[in-house]
Amino acid sequence: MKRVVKIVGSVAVTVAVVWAAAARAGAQQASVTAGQTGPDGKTYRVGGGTRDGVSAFPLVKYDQMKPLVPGQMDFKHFHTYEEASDILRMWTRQYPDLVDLYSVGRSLEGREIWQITITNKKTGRHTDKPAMFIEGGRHAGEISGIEATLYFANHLLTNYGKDAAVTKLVDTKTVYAKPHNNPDGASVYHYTAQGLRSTVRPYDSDNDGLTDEDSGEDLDGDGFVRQMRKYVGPGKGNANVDKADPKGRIMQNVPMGQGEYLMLGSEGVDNDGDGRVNEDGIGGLDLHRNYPENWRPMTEETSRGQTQGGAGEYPLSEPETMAVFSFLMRHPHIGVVQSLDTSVPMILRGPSTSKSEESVFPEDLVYLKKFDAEGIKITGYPWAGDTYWQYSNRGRGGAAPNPDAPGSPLFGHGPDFGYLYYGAIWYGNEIWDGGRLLEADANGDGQSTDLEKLMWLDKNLKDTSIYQMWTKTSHPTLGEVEVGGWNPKFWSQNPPPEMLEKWARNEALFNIYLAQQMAQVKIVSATTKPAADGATELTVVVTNEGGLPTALEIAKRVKIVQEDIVAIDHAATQTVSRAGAPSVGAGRGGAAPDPSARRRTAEGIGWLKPGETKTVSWVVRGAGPVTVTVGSTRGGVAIQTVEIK
Ligand SMILES: [Ca+2]
Ligand SMILES: [Ca+2]
Ligand SMILES: [Ca+2]
Ligand SMILES: [Ca+2]
Ligand SMILES: [Zn+2]
Repeated sequence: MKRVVKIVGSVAVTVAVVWAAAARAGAQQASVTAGQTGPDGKTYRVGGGTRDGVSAFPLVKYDQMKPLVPGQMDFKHFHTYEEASDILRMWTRQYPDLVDLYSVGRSLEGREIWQITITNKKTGRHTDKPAMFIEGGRHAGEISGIEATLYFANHLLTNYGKDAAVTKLVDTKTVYAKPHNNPDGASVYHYTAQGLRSTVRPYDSDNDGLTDEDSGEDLDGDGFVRQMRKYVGPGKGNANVDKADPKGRIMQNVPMGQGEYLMLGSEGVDNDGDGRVNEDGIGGLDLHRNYPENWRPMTEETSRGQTQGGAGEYPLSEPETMAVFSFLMRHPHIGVVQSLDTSVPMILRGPSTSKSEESVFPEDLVYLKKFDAEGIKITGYPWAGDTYWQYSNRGRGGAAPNPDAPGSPLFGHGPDFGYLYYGAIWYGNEIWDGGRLLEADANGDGQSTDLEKLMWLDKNLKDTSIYQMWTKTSHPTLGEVEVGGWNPKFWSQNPPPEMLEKWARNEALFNIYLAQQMAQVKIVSATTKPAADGATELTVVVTNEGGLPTALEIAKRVKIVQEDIVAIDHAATQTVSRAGAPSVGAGRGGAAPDPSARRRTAEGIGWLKPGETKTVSWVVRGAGPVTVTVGSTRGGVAIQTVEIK
């Protein structure tokens, strides 16, 4: 099928450009300058390597993406994929004992999906410690999550050896951090005026047989797709200028025929002539509906079943989701996950198709509710809880919505995979307040009007890109129009750079708290005393010094964890037995044992709750050192050597 391909510049002309072969050649090049800038250096090509043609959009160089000093870390700007990748590489050079960098997959356009492991390599392997996974940028436009992930990693690395709690965390635990879950989508957002939620996989969002045929246009070239109005004269429109704002920015909606202006919605052109503007932009699949737990298709045959928009052809159909899934399944020691979005703001988790009480084990819900409450305290977000009920009823009825209010299901949602399938603590927090700006609430009614916000911003922030004054521009079919209004990227969906650091830091501090809660097994003591016949009795006491059990109830149910074990590794010349049990080890006939060979005797001990201790005793015969190990799927490994006389 032939696709509609266009470039729309500041003069609003539509030009068809197809780079079929060039797209494939460019697909392997990750750099925006080398791979995705058009031949004239002024366009950004979307979808290279994945389509019969590519779309091109004017390349935008946002001030919000500029570092204060190139090469230096700051959180007063947003990081492109290229800059973030450079920072990850820099960390491996700066902190070689703490950081490993690797790719966990390739995006649709061929970008490496970079991830780092943070742990002190000198205190043990990353797989032998309790682990947390954190990522940002899954929803392309929700780029604040990228920043909160970078902030979190940067905080751990720069405070290691200075802050005792951070040092302990990096010594005893492992963090897997992936700033860019969806580098293709984020790059479109970072380098063009387009907004999107998905990757660049073409998708027919309005079901008219054409894919991605009507994206927004930045008609005046300010870098953003804002709002359009047209002056039509008194008594002909549906809006008037609100006189309360002396600068004339705010529009008041009135019944048609009572206004001077016509409000025309989103800035752009009806590219396919279907009467709607900007109705089918780049992509449309939702990586956050593509998980295998409780997945539902986008269409079904009965019209009486359940469907989920954006779900993809099948669970894990998207390489970006598969990269998360396959890494996690091969790293079952990950017990805590944070996968970041914008903008509610909310400490958000599963379940997404039922109330918490219906599908979270009561024992597990105690921990989730504790973390919810701590999250509110640390971040100041107004809401915490599950997606199905608390998210969909937030803001209704104040702090305590009507308990009989219905919930709203989301299928194939990450947190449900995280808890119900993967058996972990899984949050998908929402950063940033979406421009609600409660600090601007001048009359104390609990919300800020546009006027209150603009007055506050005029006084406190001089960033004129947050609200664009109505600006005349020409429209190919509507003639002269005006564009203006709120900034869709660095206000509505993400904070402006001036406000970014506070949000990134608060979110990171909650995630550090979560990492500190992970189960952590420990040998409290390993003591010996003489037993009968010259043998030695070895008594090992173990505990869990974390804030979570070594297995959630759900983790036991789905068998993602094995029982915790206490093991003793000893020489083949030594025998080890439990009281009343036959001895194992040497002396059972056959060839004389090799004195250098080691043997393991292991004992399952169930699982350890926080602070719980368990004791295992053995009778050991034969002198020499033995190694005691306590090992847990999600609580890590602790080892101690004991000398048997
Ligand atoms: Ca379409
Ligand atoms: Ca689309
Ligand atoms: Ca614009
Ligand atoms: Ca259209
Ligand atoms: Zn999101």
